[in-house]
Amino acid sequence: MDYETIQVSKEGMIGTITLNRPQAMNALSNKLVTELISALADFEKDEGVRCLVITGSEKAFSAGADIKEMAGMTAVQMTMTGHFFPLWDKVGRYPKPIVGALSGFVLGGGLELAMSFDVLVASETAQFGQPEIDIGVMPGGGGTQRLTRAVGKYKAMEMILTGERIGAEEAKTLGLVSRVVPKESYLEEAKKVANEIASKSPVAVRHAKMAINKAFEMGLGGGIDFERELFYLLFASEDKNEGMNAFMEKRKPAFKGK
Ligand code: DAK
Repeated sequence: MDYETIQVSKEGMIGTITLNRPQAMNALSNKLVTELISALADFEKDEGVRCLVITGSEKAFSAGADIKEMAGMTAVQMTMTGHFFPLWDKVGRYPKPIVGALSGFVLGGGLELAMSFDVLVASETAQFGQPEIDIGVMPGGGGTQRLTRAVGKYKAMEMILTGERIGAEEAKTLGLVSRVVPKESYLEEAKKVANEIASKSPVAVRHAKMAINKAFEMGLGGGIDFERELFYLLFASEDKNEGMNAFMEKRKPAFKGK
């Protein structure tokens, strides 16, 4: 499918989506959001795709929601259109793992979108921030919740109340991203992680992702019960037999997602 604001490609078991509005620092316009939902839906259905990489440009992953589009919106319009919620809902419930390959500006809704992915690989040039306070609003795509869980109350307060940006190394120290690499290799590194994930059992990966995400919704006891049920369930998969037999036969497993 041809898109205007994103590019989509497939290499082996990896589907890549590149945000592509260079004139606007990859700001999330309504068109981009619609196209992103459509590309995500296609990769979700494609059984050949086991892991996604979502990236932007070296200069900007995304500078957040398109302020020029948002400026004229009223509270009633925001509520009645469910502004951006369909994308957030799609990514939040996405069954396949998503690796974010982040460089340059990762701001506002751009950071909130990234924080709903599963693994974050950053270029050393990446800058993270929630600058909504500077335009008279506040984070609306989960930033107050996900950033606080990632970096703790005090740093989240500082970033959200002052709009201050942090660099990639600080983001890694705070636990906001998992890897920081030179700017030449962030996309390649993200694809490497994605390929590693794609080589595992898709059934096990999907359930492990579900269980980790429950850590943000449930108390410890409920989360551990949920994890145990999923663990037992995996004993119904062919991939479990393949993985354990391959270990005992000292060979590499060939997982089928069954
Ligand atoms: N929207 C529209 N255009 C943007 C933009 C944005 N967010 N960011 C940059 N641009 C445009 C600029 O207007 C400029 O366009 P022209 O003037 O050339 O036409 C072009 O990109 C280049 O930007 P600059 O000239 O400003 O470049 P600089 O290097 O000087 O600065 C910057 C780059 C990224 C630091 C700066 O542009 C900036 O501060 N941008 C705004 C960042 C921001 O405030 N982001 C937060 C937006 S609010 C929700 C989900 C999500 C959200 C809300 C709800 N739900 C699920 C309910 C998200 C909200 C937001 O993200």
